[in-house]
Amino acid sequence: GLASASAFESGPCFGLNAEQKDLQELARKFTLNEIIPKAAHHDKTGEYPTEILKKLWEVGLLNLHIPEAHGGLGLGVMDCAIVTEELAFGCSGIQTAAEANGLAQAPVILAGNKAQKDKYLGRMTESPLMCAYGVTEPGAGSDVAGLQTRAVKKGDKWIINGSKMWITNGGHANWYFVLARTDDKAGAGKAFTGFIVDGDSPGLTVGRKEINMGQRASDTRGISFEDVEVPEENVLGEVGAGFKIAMGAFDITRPLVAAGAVGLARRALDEASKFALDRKTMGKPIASHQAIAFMLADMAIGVEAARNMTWKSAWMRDNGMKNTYWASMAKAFASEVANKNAADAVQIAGGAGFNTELVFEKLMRDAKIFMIYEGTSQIQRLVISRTLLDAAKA
Ligand code: CS8
Ligand code: FAD
Repeated sequence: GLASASAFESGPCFGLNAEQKDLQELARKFTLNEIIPKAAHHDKTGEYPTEILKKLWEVGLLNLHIPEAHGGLGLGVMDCAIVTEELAFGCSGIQTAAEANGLAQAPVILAGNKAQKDKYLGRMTESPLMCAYGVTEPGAGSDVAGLQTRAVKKGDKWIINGSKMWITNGGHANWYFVLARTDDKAGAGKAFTGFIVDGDSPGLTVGRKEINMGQRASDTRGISFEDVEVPEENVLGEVGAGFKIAMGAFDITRPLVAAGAVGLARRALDEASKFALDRKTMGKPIASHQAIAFMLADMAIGVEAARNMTWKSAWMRDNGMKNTYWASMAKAFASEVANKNAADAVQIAGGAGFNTELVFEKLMRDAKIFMIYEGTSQIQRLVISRTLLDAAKA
């Protein structure tokens, strides 16, 4: 990645280096020119943003984590956080579709062998393909250890049966990361195995596009597996290591979900500030009423604090530190700031805030999912509290 160890040696630093500034500028321009003009269309129709994703790929803003050895840019989590915040400023539904590629690729980057990386990451750099991360099931979301999809070894193949739910990019994936139970008796840490499953595998059926409250440009589906054959060479890491691989991915991607929430929170502040300068009541712009000005100030405090937590958790990862606790904090905090800022922006805009002509109501609908996907706010608090209590016991 671009964030170097020298940042650590020189002490705390909040500055972006020249490459990061360029990346931010590129993503900001892309958002302004390509995402913002089309966001309302994709929200209203639910049409998948294929053209935008293709353009993102062309300018090099998709699949940012893929290592250079496999044709990618090999950027750090911090670099990705910078890009993700900008994309989410424009539309967090489109940002989620883009970042779901990063989430699916993370287990392959963490645990894949050279042949798997060359094949499944390499092809993503050769053409604008999408992939998906399949862990959640109809009966198990927060409780990953409770998932029921099974894989059984038969000769030199694995046979997968079961179903996944709420899979982002589910209807557009060239391949899926799939977590399945391979041992009925072992504890979570040894009971599951991660597989790469080709999208066109016989027996794999993609469900209908779910109609969600927000982030409607993103594609969410159920996927079912009926005797789906997966070759032995598509097992990721060791048989039985899947739970840890699936969890390990979140150390990379929860900071990025947080970055998306920061982008939405910043957009709410930006739009509410402009509205408050424009709209007049009692003879002056509403921004001149202290009740409104102070709401804006609180929104700005939220953006700044959430971004600092996000960048810290990303930077820790890039500098080789275990960031799970900080990633959970950033994800929980930023997602709640996004919801508060979106609700406050609707309030500042009054009746116009509640109407579909302006962006405010979309921001409020889009914000909610940040508190649910990639681990709910409650699950982040579970991770945080377990860590701090373990430390208190020691
Ligand atoms: O079940 C865990 C959890 O995290 N639940 C939440 C699930 C979740 O976040 N799902 C998100 C799905 S993806 C998604 O929503 C995509 S959104 C769309 C794309 C967005 C792109 C912008 C839990 C509740 C935290 C833990 O479960 P438990 O059953 O209590 O397990 P444990 O006993 O804690 O752990 C079992 C073993 O695993 C090891 N472990 C746990 N956490 C980690 C991490 N890294 C590595 N290893 C881990 N983080 C743990 O040490 C245990 O190992 P042992 O060897 O058994 O001791
Ligand atoms: P449940 O786990 O049933 O939780 C219900 C409620 O109970 C929540 O409020 C939860 O916080 C609370 N709760 C549960 N357990 C506890 C506990 N131990 N302590 C306290 N409270 C608890 N998954 C994927 O694998 N890949 C994807 O690409 C993906 N994309 C998604 C996109 C969207 C739009 C949505 C809606 C979901 C997506 N998910 C994906 C699934 C998502 O990660 C889960 O919905 C989420 O983890 C919560 O699981 P659940 O819906 O089963 O809720």
